Amino acid sequence: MATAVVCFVLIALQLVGPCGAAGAALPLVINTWAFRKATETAWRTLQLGGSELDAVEKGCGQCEIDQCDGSVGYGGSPDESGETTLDAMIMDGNTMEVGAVADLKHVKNAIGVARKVIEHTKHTLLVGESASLFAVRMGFPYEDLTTQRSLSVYSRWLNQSCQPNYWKNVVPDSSKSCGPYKRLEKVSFEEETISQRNIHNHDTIGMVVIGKSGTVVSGTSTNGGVHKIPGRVGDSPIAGAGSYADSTAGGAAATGDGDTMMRFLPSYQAVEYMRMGTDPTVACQKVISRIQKHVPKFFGAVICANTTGSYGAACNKIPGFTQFHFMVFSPLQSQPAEQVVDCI
Ligand code: SD4
Repeated sequence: MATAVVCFVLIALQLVGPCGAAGAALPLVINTWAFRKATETAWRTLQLGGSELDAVEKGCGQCEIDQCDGSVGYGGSPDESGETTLDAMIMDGNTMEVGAVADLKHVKNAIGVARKVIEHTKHTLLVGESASLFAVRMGFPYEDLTTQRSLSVYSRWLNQSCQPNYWKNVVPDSSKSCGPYKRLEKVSFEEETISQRNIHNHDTIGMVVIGKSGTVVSGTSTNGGVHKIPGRVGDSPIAGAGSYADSTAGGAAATGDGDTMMRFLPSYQAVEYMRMGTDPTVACQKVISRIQKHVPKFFGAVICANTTGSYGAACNKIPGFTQFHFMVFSPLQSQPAEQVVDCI
């Protein structure tokens, strides 16, 4: 309500366009889903003199602490062996450096480790137990990521014959029983159903921060898809897929079914549209439409922001997911504002 009043006053003073559309003021923090504390933490980090990299690291890190929606951080999305593994990335749009970790085990602060990949290595992406060893060398604690909650999600799944799962063309029939599976000689090509990609097990944090001088930084953190096959890495730690930042154009971040979305590099594509002058909302819509043409029922959304502080978002409309909520903080507001877009 208070936000609506502020919007009304600002519109009356002709300081902003329609609220809920694209604002334009810097600095800007924008992140996927209604993860308010993450937005606040990123904003506070900037206000306290932190850099844009600090803001994205602390903002996404807040979600790792809070286990946002069970889809970020420890104790969520157990894989087929019951273990929680993490994917994260951070990208500096000034230097185009990326630090990322994937299939990270036993370390909670995945985006913190991703930042260390930028700061202390010449690599971009570290994976698995080796990434965990790197993290320990960098001073991160090695701990169990399993919780009572992740254990009970796992045992419920085992009790329902390991349904749903991500296998196909295997014996025994993966739509009816648990593994271990072997490959089926005769491969059939079936269209994937939405139900297999339950929208409630996908809520990655993706964040873009644009500093006062136009520095763009993006980042993501997730525990991936629940019941994923061990070793699976999604879109979130992949530059151009999970997020992308370029201080000469803008930043974008994606959430949703990474197995599909990472094939289209939607974050990279959205930034390139913005570089050509496309409005951020339209840039987001264009990348969603492109995926839609190939995979009409994919679950996913993208946030986009350009270097002037204009922003937007778009999502693919499927049953059960018709609107996408995201958070924004800019000098036009006194607190983080939750915004909603209708999916296309
Ligand atoms: C993944 N894209 O691992 C992530 C999950 C996600 O919103 O975004 N959830 O596929």
